[in-house]
Amino acid sequence: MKTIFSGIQPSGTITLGNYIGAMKQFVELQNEYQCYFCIVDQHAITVPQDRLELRKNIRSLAALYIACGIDPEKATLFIQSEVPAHAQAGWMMQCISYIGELERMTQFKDKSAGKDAVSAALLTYPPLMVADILLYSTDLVPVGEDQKQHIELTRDLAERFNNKYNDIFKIPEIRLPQVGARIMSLQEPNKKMSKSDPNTKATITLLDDPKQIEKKIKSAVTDSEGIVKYDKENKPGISNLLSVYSIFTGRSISDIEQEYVGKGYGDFKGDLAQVVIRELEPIQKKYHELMESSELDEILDQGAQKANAVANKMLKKMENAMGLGRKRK
Ligand code: ATP
Ligand code: LTN
Repeated sequence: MKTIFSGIQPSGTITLGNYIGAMKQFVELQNEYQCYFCIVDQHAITVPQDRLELRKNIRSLAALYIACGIDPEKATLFIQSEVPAHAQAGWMMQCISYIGELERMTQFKDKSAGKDAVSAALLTYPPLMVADILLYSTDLVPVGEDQKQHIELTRDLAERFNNKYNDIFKIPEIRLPQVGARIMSLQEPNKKMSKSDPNTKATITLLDDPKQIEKKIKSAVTDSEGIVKYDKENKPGISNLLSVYSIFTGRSISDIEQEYVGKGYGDFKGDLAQVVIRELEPIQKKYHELMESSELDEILDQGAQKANAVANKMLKKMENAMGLGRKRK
């Protein structure tokens, strides 16, 4: 069985972008692959976080993974900081990374733009992600489009390590969703939807209630033409909404366009809100049940145990290859 690894940051409540770009893929893939899904809390602290809020988000993300359909019997769900090998292997990966290649990462450029004080870890974030992936001899990494450059770096560093030290790493491949690899902000449809966007009108989170969902979709930025038509270049706002509609109903974009010929954005947005509410309703119900049970801690304990066993084996191989510590059997 081939192996999958992916991670989501507990930097806020996950959005429709994370759900469509990442979570929905995870749920489909868990039946065919050995899966490791990680709550990457050490990645989240590369930007400032409130400690109580972070703790809340970690637990909430764990519950959302399961509420969205991740089955802990099939997949290993765990918290990054509970598997110390990630940080240890991340350090080794930093040692074989070049500052120049890290400075070229678009996520670093985006997140550091206009800030006076940027943490060193924002720059060295990708080698930690590389370690996350390589520790599990991962074949496939399901992510949204924004992570493409990081996966390319993972492949480069794996090859660099294999050539320089010892051939221990598998070279992983990226897996993008066929549709919805990049869901856009509702307020700035040329920018990706991000869970840490301070403008709450720009995102729909998985825990928004029906009223909030209606309000946010109604106020989503579109254009003045008033024609429901997919045209990503000239009509990015309505095209983004059409994508969400199509993904959640399984209907083709042209079929939906047909239905709204002669109708305005108001009708379309009202119906889309209902589609989104219907999709999220069962997830939210399951989420609230889980948050009140002790099941979640048991799942995370077991996940950490399984992940530690696998990651520590690879960590030993890495230390031996680089000559760290003492020789042990
Ligand atoms: P942050 O705003 O804190 O950077 P984020 O919303 O970008 O968070 P991540 O935790 O960095 O989310 O990403 C989790 C997964 O969701 C990744 O696989 C990422 O590619 C995917 N993803 C994030 N945003 C989108 C989006 N707008 N459309 C599709 N996929 C997305
Ligand atoms: N960098 C990713 C989150 C992430 C990840 C990973 C994704 C951390 N480690 C390993 C896939 C595999 C992000 O910002 N979306």
